[in-house]
Amino acid sequence: MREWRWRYGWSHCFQAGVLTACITVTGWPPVAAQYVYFTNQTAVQRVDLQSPDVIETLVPDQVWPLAIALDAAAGKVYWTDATIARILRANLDGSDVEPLVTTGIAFPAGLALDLGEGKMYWGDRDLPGVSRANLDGSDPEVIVPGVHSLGVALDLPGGKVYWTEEQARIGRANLDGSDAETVIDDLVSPNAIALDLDEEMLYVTDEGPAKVIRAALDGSGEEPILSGDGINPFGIALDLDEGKVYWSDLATGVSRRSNLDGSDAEDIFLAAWSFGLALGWLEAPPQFLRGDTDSNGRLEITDAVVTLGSLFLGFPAPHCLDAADSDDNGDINITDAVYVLNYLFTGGSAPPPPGPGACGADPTSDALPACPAACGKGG
Ligand SMILES: [Ca+2]
Ligand SMILES: [Ca+2]
Ligand SMILES: [Ca+2]
Repeated sequence: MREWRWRYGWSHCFQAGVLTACITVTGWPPVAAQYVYFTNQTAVQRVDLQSPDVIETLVPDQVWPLAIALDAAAGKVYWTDATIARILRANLDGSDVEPLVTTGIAFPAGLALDLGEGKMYWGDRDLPGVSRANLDGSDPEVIVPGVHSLGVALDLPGGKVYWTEEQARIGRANLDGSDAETVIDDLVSPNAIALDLDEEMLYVTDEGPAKVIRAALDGSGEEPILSGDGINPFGIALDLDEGKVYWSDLATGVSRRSNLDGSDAEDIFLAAWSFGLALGWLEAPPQFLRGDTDSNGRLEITDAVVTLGSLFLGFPAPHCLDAADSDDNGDINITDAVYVLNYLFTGGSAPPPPGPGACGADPTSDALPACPAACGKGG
């Protein structure tokens, strides 16, 4: 018997003499949901780019949430509240809100995280300076005093913090604040800043003339990538894997994205006052049909046969064991085949959720290995 792994499933081939028979089971890998997290009027919200019409409020009842940053690995969203002068964080679903920095801060308008060193950096317009603290808010320190800073961004490999200033400038310094310098000084009202460290470029929204500019990290080669009447770009985020820049537009309330050079701009979602933007990817749990052991999208007698074959005849294990676990008890055994046969032929109960009729995730944790998504797509 030979078995080939291919991108979306397995081919199981049985060889007897000159005859070869193959069974191909298909399933799609889990899709990572891509979210834009953003601050909007009085809430922290997110939108799944696969369904951008649905805006999910994660943290309501804020005053003026402004900048936002993600620690996806730890499952945390951080944001600043400019009016009540705080930096806070919560779980990515909005639960467990924690105020982190509540003193020595006046109008925090930018936020960036150094997860490796466990630090957060923020800009403060009204208590001028660029500051940092530990991620829990402890040990705050002003590293660049006196600058009316708004957005901040980090070049960790280069050991630099960048900030935008009310006075039309982009500044940078070492992470401890030393060697502060101005890299751009001809903007009008720059707000958010994001860095493309692959190409060593910075991207900035400039509210005054309503444009998005980019330049090399040293400020050279500045060029507008987006400008025009009737727009007011504010928040910014980069998706370097896809070569996209996202920005929020306070004039239209529509957050948009384009290629990094500004071409192919398109609307993404409507949220009237989306100030800060951050991008996050979350692995969607794999989906399957309970009982569909061969992952062909239908519950049939062959599913019981495949289970029995794998248990007693040396057939390969089903590639999605959660699907084969028809009774969802966390084990694969003969009762799973019997369960399917009873359901099909003797009026027995339907396999438990997600059931045999709708693709879904396993609602009960178990020791079965993670299942490649297996909803019969392509099968
Ligand atoms: Ca099937
Ligand atoms: Ca079972
Ligand atoms: Ca289970």
